[in-house]
Amino acid sequence: MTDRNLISGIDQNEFIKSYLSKNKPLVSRGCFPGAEQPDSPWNLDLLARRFGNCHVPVFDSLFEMQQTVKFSDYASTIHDERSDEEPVPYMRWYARQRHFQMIRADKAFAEMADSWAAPSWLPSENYVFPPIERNADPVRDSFPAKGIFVCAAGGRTRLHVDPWASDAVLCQAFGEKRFVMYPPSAAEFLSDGESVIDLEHPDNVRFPRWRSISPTVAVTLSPGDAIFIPSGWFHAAVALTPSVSVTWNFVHEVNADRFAAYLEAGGSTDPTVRYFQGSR
Ligand SMILES: O=C(O)CCC(=O)C(=O)O
Ligand SMILES: [Fe+2]
Repeated sequence: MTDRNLISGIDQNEFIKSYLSKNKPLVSRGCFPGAEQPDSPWNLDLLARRFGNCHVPVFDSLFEMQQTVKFSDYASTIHDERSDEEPVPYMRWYARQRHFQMIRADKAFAEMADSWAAPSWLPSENYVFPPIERNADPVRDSFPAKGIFVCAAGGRTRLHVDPWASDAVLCQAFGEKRFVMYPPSAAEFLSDGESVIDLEHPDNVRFPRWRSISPTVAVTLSPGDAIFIPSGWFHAAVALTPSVSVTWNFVHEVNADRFAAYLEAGGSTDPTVRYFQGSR
Protein backbone atom coordinates (compact mmCIF):
# COMPACT_ATOMS: atom_id res chain seq x y z
CA MET A 1 0.00 0.00 0.00
CA THR A 2 1.46 3.33 -0.99
CA ASP A 3 0.46 6.95 -0.74
CA ARG A 4 -1.45 6.65 -3.99
CA ASN A 5 -3.44 3.67 -2.90
CA LEU A 6 -5.88 5.03 -0.35
CA ILE A 7 -9.44 3.84 0.10
CA SER A 8 -12.41 6.12 0.52
CA GLY A 9 -16.13 5.58 0.77
CA ILE A 10 -16.34 2.10 2.24
CA ASP A 11 -19.15 1.29 4.64
CA GLN A 12 -19.20 -0.61 7.91
CA ASN A 13 -20.22 -3.94 6.38
CA GLU A 14 -17.49 -3.76 3.80
CA PHE A 15 -14.96 -2.81 6.46
CA ILE A 16 -15.98 -5.72 8.68
CA LYS A 17 -15.94 -8.19 5.80
CA SER A 18 -12.80 -7.13 3.95
CA TYR A 19 -10.58 -5.63 6.65
CA LEU A 20 -11.62 -6.29 10.25
CA SER A 21 -12.26 -10.00 9.90
CA LYS A 22 -9.34 -10.47 7.50
CA ASN A 23 -6.87 -8.61 9.75
CA LYS A 24 -5.99 -6.37 6.83
CA PRO A 25 -4.82 -2.75 7.18
CA LEU A 26 -6.63 0.19 5.66
CA VAL A 27 -5.68 3.79 5.06
CA SER A 28 -8.47 6.16 4.22
CA ARG A 29 -8.95 9.83 3.56
CA GLY A 30 -11.52 12.37 4.61
CA CYS A 31 -12.40 10.74 7.91
CA PHE A 32 -11.87 13.69 10.17
CA PRO A 33 -13.96 16.54 8.85
CA GLY A 34 -12.37 19.99 8.92
CA ALA A 35 -8.98 18.78 10.16
CA GLU A 36 -7.21 20.32 7.21
CA GLN A 37 -8.61 23.82 7.89
CA PRO A 38 -6.09 26.26 9.40
CA ASP A 39 -8.56 27.32 12.09
CA SER A 40 -9.35 23.72 13.02
CA PRO A 41 -9.59 23.30 16.80
CA TRP A 42 -6.98 20.55 16.31
CA ASN A 43 -4.44 23.11 15.18
CA LEU A 44 -1.61 22.55 17.66
CA ASP A 45 -1.32 26.19 18.73
CA LEU A 46 -5.07 26.47 19.34
CA LEU A 47 -5.14 23.16 21.17
CA ALA A 48 -2.19 24.10 23.38
CA ARG A 49 -3.79 27.42 24.20
CA ARG A 50 -7.10 25.83 25.06
CA PHE A 51 -5.66 23.11 27.28
CA GLY A 52 -2.41 24.88 28.21
CA ASN A 53 -2.96 24.57 31.95
CA CYS A 54 -3.50 20.81 31.84
CA HIS A 55 -0.73 18.52 32.99
CA VAL A 56 0.12 15.95 30.36
CA PRO A 57 2.40 12.90 30.30
CA VAL A 58 5.46 12.92 28.08
CA PHE A 59 6.99 9.70 26.82
CA ASP A 60 10.12 8.46 25.07
CA SER A 61 9.91 6.83 21.66
CA LEU A 62 7.92 3.91 23.01
CA PHE A 63 5.66 3.57 26.04
CA GLU A 64 8.00 4.66 28.82
CA MET A 65 6.59 7.72 30.58
CA GLN A 66 9.33 10.25 31.36
CA GLN A 67 7.58 13.09 33.15
CA THR A 68 4.47 15.22 33.31
CA VAL A 69 4.51 18.81 32.13
CA LYS A 70 2.05 21.59 31.49
CA PHE A 71 0.73 21.35 27.95
CA SER A 72 1.62 25.02 27.35
CA ASP A 73 5.24 24.34 28.42
CA TYR A 74 5.40 21.26 26.23
CA ALA A 75 3.99 23.15 23.25
CA SER A 76 6.46 26.00 23.68
CA THR A 77 9.31 23.56 22.90
CA ILE A 78 7.73 22.17 19.74
CA HIS A 79 9.82 24.27 17.36
CA ASP A 80 13.11 23.94 19.29
CA GLU A 81 16.23 22.77 17.50
CA ARG A 82 17.26 19.33 18.69
CA SER A 83 20.34 17.21 18.36
CA ASP A 84 19.93 13.91 16.53
CA GLU A 85 20.81 11.89 19.62
CA GLU A 86 18.09 13.18 21.92
CA PRO A 87 14.71 11.52 21.48
CA VAL A 88 11.95 14.02 20.79
CA PRO A 89 9.60 14.05 23.80
CA TYR A 90 6.23 12.63 22.82
CA MET A 91 3.00 13.64 24.53
CA ARG A 92 0.54 10.76 24.92
CA TRP A 93 -2.51 12.11 26.69
CA TYR A 94 -4.74 9.13 27.41
CA ALA A 95 -8.34 9.11 28.48
CA ARG A 96 -9.09 6.96 31.48
CA GLN A 97 -8.22 3.32 30.88
CA ARG A 98 -7.41 1.95 34.33
CA HIS A 99 -8.65 2.36 37.87
CA PHE A 100 -5.48 4.07 39.03
CA GLN A 101 -4.65 6.81 36.59
CA MET A 102 -3.89 10.30 37.80
CA ILE A 103 -3.69 12.13 34.49
CA ARG A 104 -6.57 11.77 32.10
CA ALA A 105 -7.57 13.42 28.85
CA ASP A 106 -11.29 12.81 29.44
CA LYS A 107 -12.21 16.46 29.93
CA ALA A 108 -10.31 17.48 26.84
CA PHE A 109 -12.05 14.75 24.84
CA ALA A 110 -15.41 15.92 26.17
CA GLU A 111 -14.64 19.49 25.09
CA MET A 112 -13.43 18.38 21.66
CA ALA A 113 -16.36 16.04 21.05
CA ASP A 114 -18.03 18.31 18.53
CA SER A 115 -14.79 18.77 16.64
CA TRP A 116 -14.24 15.34 15.17
CA ALA A 117 -15.87 12.12 14.08
CA ALA A 118 -14.64 8.57 13.91
CA PRO A 119 -14.30 7.14 10.38
CA SER A 120 -17.74 6.24 9.05
CA TRP A 121 -16.56 2.71 8.15
CA LEU A 122 -15.91 1.91 11.79
CA PRO A 123 -18.56 -0.44 13.28
CA SER A 124 -21.03 1.18 15.64
CA GLU A 125 -22.17 -2.13 17.13
CA ASN A 126 -20.97 -5.32 18.78
CA TYR A 127 -17.73 -4.54 20.50
CA VAL A 128 -16.33 -6.96 23.05
CA PHE A 129 -13.54 -4.67 24.31
CA PRO A 130 -14.77 -2.29 25.49
CA PRO A 131 -18.07 -4.12 25.90
CA ILE A 132 -20.49 -1.92 23.92
CA GLU A 133 -23.38 -3.47 22.03
CA ARG A 134 -24.94 -0.52 20.27
CA ASN A 135 -24.27 3.07 19.20
CA ALA A 136 -20.58 2.83 19.96
CA ASP A 137 -18.87 6.13 19.35
CA PRO A 138 -15.12 6.55 20.03
CA VAL A 139 -15.69 10.32 20.17
CA ARG A 140 -17.75 10.08 23.35
CA ASP A 141 -17.26 6.58 24.71
CA SER A 142 -14.32 5.24 26.68
CA PHE A 143 -11.95 3.06 24.70
CA PRO A 144 -8.61 1.49 25.65
CA ALA A 145 -5.58 3.61 24.70
CA LYS A 146 -7.88 6.41 23.57
CA GLY A 147 -5.52 9.33 23.43
CA ILE A 148 -4.44 12.62 21.98
CA PHE A 149 -0.87 12.27 20.79
CA VAL A 150 1.20 15.38 20.19
CA CYS A 151 4.81 15.75 19.15
CA ALA A 152 7.34 17.89 17.35
CA ALA A 153 8.79 16.91 13.97
CA GLY A 154 10.92 13.83 14.60
CA GLY A 155 8.71 12.59 17.43
CA ARG A 156 8.15 8.93 16.94
CA THR A 157 6.76 5.66 18.17
CA ARG A 158 9.19 2.83 17.56
CA LEU A 159 8.14 -0.38 15.88
CA HIS A 160 5.84 -2.39 18.13
CA VAL A 161 2.70 -4.51 18.28
CA ASP A 162 -0.28 -3.20 20.25
CA PRO A 163 -1.47 -4.95 23.41
CA TRP A 164 -4.74 -6.76 24.28
CA ALA A 165 -4.90 -8.64 20.94
CA SER A 166 -6.67 -5.48 19.86
CA ASP A 167 -7.07 -3.52 16.67
CA ALA A 168 -6.47 0.22 16.55
CA VAL A 169 -7.45 3.29 14.58
CA LEU A 170 -5.32 6.39 14.35
CA CYS A 171 -6.68 9.62 12.88
CA GLN A 172 -4.32 12.36 11.87
CA ALA A 173 -5.69 15.67 13.15
CA PHE A 174 -2.84 18.08 12.46
CA GLY A 175 0.47 17.89 10.61
CA GLU A 176 2.05 15.02 8.72
CA LYS A 177 3.12 11.66 10.02
CA ARG A 178 4.94 8.82 8.30
CA PHE A 179 3.54 5.42 9.17
CA VAL A 180 4.92 1.98 8.30
CA MET A 181 3.40 -1.43 8.96
CA TYR A 182 4.55 -5.03 8.65
CA PRO A 183 2.29 -8.08 8.94
CA PRO A 184 2.39 -10.45 11.93
CA SER A 185 4.20 -12.98 9.71
CA ALA A 186 7.21 -10.63 9.66
CA ALA A 187 7.85 -11.33 13.36
CA GLU A 188 10.75 -13.68 12.62
CA PHE A 189 12.59 -10.83 10.89
CA LEU A 190 11.70 -7.98 13.24
CA SER A 191 11.67 -9.51 16.69
CA ASP A 192 13.89 -11.89 18.62
CA GLY A 193 11.13 -12.76 21.04
CA GLU A 194 12.38 -10.26 23.62
CA SER A 195 12.51 -7.01 21.72
CA VAL A 196 11.49 -5.54 18.41
CA ILE A 197 13.92 -3.84 16.06
CA ASP A 198 14.25 -0.07 16.18
CA LEU A 199 14.07 0.85 12.50
CA GLU A 200 15.95 4.13 13.05
CA HIS A 201 18.83 2.43 14.86
CA PRO A 202 18.72 -1.16 13.61
CA ASP A 203 20.80 -3.73 15.45
CA ASN A 204 21.95 -5.81 12.50
CA VAL A 205 23.52 -8.46 14.71
CA ARG A 206 20.36 -9.09 16.63
CA PHE A 207 18.07 -8.81 13.61
CA PRO A 208 20.26 -9.95 10.70
CA ARG A 209 17.46 -10.52 8.19
CA TRP A 210 15.32 -7.45 8.71
CA ARG A 211 16.35 -5.88 5.39
CA SER A 212 15.07 -8.85 3.43
CA ILE A 213 11.47 -7.66 3.85
CA SER A 214 9.71 -4.38 3.10
CA PRO A 215 6.80 -2.83 4.92
CA THR A 216 3.36 -3.66 3.54
CA VAL A 217 2.18 -0.14 4.33
CA ALA A 218 4.34 2.98 4.07
CA VAL A 219 2.23 6.13 3.97
CA THR A 220 2.34 9.75 4.93
CA LEU A 221 -0.79 10.65 6.88
CA SER A 222 -2.17 14.17 6.44
CA PRO A 223 -4.94 15.86 8.40
CA GLY A 224 -8.17 13.93 7.92
CA ASP A 225 -6.49 10.61 7.15
CA ALA A 226 -7.18 7.53 9.22
CA ILE A 227 -5.30 4.27 9.44
CA PHE A 228 -6.62 0.93 10.64
CA ILE A 229 -3.96 -1.10 12.44
CA PRO A 230 -5.05 -4.73 12.72
CA SER A 231 -4.07 -6.86 15.67
CA GLY A 232 -0.56 -8.28 15.59
CA TRP A 233 0.70 -5.93 12.88
CA PHE A 234 4.02 -4.25 13.60
CA HIS A 235 3.86 -0.51 13.16
CA ALA A 236 6.02 2.57 13.63
CA ALA A 237 5.31 6.27 13.20
CA VAL A 238 7.43 9.37 12.87
CA ALA A 239 6.11 12.93 12.69
CA LEU A 240 7.37 14.88 9.69
CA THR A 241 6.04 18.16 11.11
CA PRO A 242 4.55 19.09 14.48
CA SER A 243 1.72 16.58 14.76
CA VAL A 244 -1.54 15.85 16.55
CA SER A 245 -3.19 12.43 16.24
CA VAL A 246 -6.17 10.83 17.92
CA THR A 247 -6.17 7.10 18.47
CA TRP A 248 -7.90 4.23 20.30
CA ASN A 249 -7.94 0.44 20.43
CA PHE A 250 -10.78 -2.05 20.40
CA VAL A 251 -11.86 -5.63 19.77
CA HIS A 252 -14.98 -6.24 17.72
CA GLU A 253 -17.19 -9.31 18.01
CA VAL A 254 -15.84 -10.79 14.76
CA ASN A 255 -12.52 -11.13 16.61
CA ALA A 256 -14.02 -12.32 19.91
CA ASP A 257 -12.23 -15.69 19.74
CA ARG A 258 -8.88 -14.02 19.41
CA PHE A 259 -9.61 -11.84 22.44
CA ALA A 260 -10.85 -14.83 24.43
CA ALA A 261 -7.57 -16.63 23.70
CA TYR A 262 -5.67 -13.56 24.88
CA LEU A 263 -7.67 -13.47 28.13
CA GLU A 264 -7.14 -17.18 28.60
CA ALA A 265 -3.38 -16.75 28.18
CA GLY A 266 -3.24 -14.31 31.11
CA GLY A 267 -4.63 -11.11 29.64
CA SER A 268 -7.53 -10.99 32.09
CA THR A 269 -5.22 -9.60 34.80
CA ASP A 270 -4.18 -6.60 32.69
CA PRO A 271 -5.24 -3.36 34.44
CA THR A 272 -6.87 -1.95 31.30
CA VAL A 273 -8.78 -5.16 30.65
CA ARG A 274 -9.95 -5.18 34.27
CA TYR A 275 -11.01 -1.54 34.07
CA PHE A 276 -13.16 -2.07 30.99
CA GLN A 277 -14.58 -5.32 32.34
CA GLY A 278 -15.62 -3.53 35.51
CA SER A 279 -13.47 -5.59 37.86
CA ARG A 280 -10.78 -4.35 40.23
O1 LIG B 1 2.93 7.57 17.23
C1 LIG B 1 2.01 7.06 16.60
O2 LIG B 1 1.30 7.70 15.85
C2 LIG B 1 1.75 5.60 16.74
C3 LIG B 1 1.06 5.31 18.03
C4 LIG B 1 0.89 3.86 18.31
O3 LIG B 1 1.03 3.03 17.48
C5 LIG B 1 0.50 3.45 19.65
O4 LIG B 1 0.40 4.31 20.55
O5 LIG B 1 0.29 2.25 19.87
FE1 LIG C 1 0.56 1.09 18.29
